[in-house]
Amino acid sequence: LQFTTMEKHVAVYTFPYSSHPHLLLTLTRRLASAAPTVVFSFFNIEKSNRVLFSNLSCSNILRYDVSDGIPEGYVFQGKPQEDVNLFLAVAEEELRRGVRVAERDTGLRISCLVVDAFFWFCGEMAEEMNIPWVAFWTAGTCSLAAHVYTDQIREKSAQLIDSVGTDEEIVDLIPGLKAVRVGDLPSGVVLGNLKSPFSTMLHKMGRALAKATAVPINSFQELDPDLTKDLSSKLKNFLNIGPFNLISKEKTPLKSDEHSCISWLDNQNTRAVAYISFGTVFTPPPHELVALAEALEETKTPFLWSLNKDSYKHFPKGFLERANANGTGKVVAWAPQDEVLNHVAIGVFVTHGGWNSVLESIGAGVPMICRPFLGDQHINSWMVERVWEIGRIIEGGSFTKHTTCCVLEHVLSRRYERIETLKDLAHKAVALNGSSNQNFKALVELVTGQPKLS
Ligand code: U2F
Ligand code: KMP
Repeated sequence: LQFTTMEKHVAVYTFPYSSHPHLLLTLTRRLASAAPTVVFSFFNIEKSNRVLFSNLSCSNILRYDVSDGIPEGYVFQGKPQEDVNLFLAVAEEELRRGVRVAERDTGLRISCLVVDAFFWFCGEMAEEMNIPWVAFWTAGTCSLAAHVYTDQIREKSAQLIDSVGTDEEIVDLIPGLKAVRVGDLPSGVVLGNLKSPFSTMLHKMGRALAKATAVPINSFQELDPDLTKDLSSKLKNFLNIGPFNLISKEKTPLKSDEHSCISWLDNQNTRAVAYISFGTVFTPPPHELVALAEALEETKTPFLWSLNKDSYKHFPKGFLERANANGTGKVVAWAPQDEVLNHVAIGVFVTHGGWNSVLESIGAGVPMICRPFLGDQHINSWMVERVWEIGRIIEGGSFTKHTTCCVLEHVLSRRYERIETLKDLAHKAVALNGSSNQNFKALVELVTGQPKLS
């Protein structure tokens, strides 16, 4: 690559865990293809970059590995967010160091920071460098609003939790979110360890984002029109540019269909199968896996279940063998989820409510049963049940055989009309003249435009 012919140099920095690297790289690929004379230096930990770049070649994207902060010979103690905390401790210095290396390699000064919104410190960096700070939020508008409103929410809920508990609803505080339970806010906003590095990061982010040049988000504005309107008045260039899963051109391929899920689904009845997955970070505890397995057998619901191999040992005795023998169920270590959800055989998605899973379910028009665990999953699930009315949260917050049987039968026997409407709006948003497409063009201008004058 001849850098002398290149005009700009953008640094991209991803939070290196769960689905974040995949999303930041997808964004980078979209930008890189829209701006072929701009070089993009992509910063991520080595372990994640190795997977991402294994089958990617794009001439104006450069891969840079940063340290994961794990000291040599370190032994993990199993503390919560241990890996995340180690990384956060070095995140800023690693980017500063990386920027110097990338500038030297290319001979081009960085002209813009496009970074995971988590990295609030990039606001200060961009200010020092006198360049735009583009803070990309990989999750939904609802969770972003919870972080932007954290100070007000804490103030309002202080009295509430003392008197009523976590089921109490916060009402009429966030325009566009009429009510939300305190217990459904992302951990670190009101409940959980407010002093942890992760909570602190989210709090600082919520306060800093108003200074960002732009806050793009992987969503579509028609999904949350009121929240979008409100955040647009608080943030500069709050731009819905998703759902990424519906934009096929620059999609980074995840793993393939090595377990033949699609051909298995071809032999199932229409809208009959439950697809089950809890994302890339967390697995339900053994007794919940058992309850869910028993409910599937009791209700005779055909199922496709994506679950890591280590958990198979917790299944009820003979569960896998019975499912295999009568062809009613399939358990795999990885499924091509987006493709699976778009198969006519799928009738319901049993999910943790991770943002990408919610978007993929909407894009495919599949109603959800949510069992949220951490982060934004509770508020996403609240939106699914209470605001969008496209599914249910598991009663009592975790799987028991009885409640799981009830909710499976309920969701599979009902038509969720609103999901068809939302599916349609999602597809329109990414069409040629759709809102997300227009917003993306505006983003390209901001990222590749002239450096701002002080
Ligand atoms: C974190 O989310 P997760 O990575 O745990 O979950 P999702 O946002 O739902 O993303 C999972 C992705 O992995 C894919 C699936 C999604 O795109 O299609 N996948 C698959 O293809 N095959 C499988 O067998 C299993 C998964 C975090 F935990 C969430 O709370 C946040 O909302 C999210 C975004 O910031 O990041
Ligand atoms: C590990 C992770 C994530 C996490 C917590 C972990 C992650 C993520 C979030 C998140 C938190 C609050 C939000 C939205 C997302 O939490 O990837 O509002 O996105 O322990 O990997």
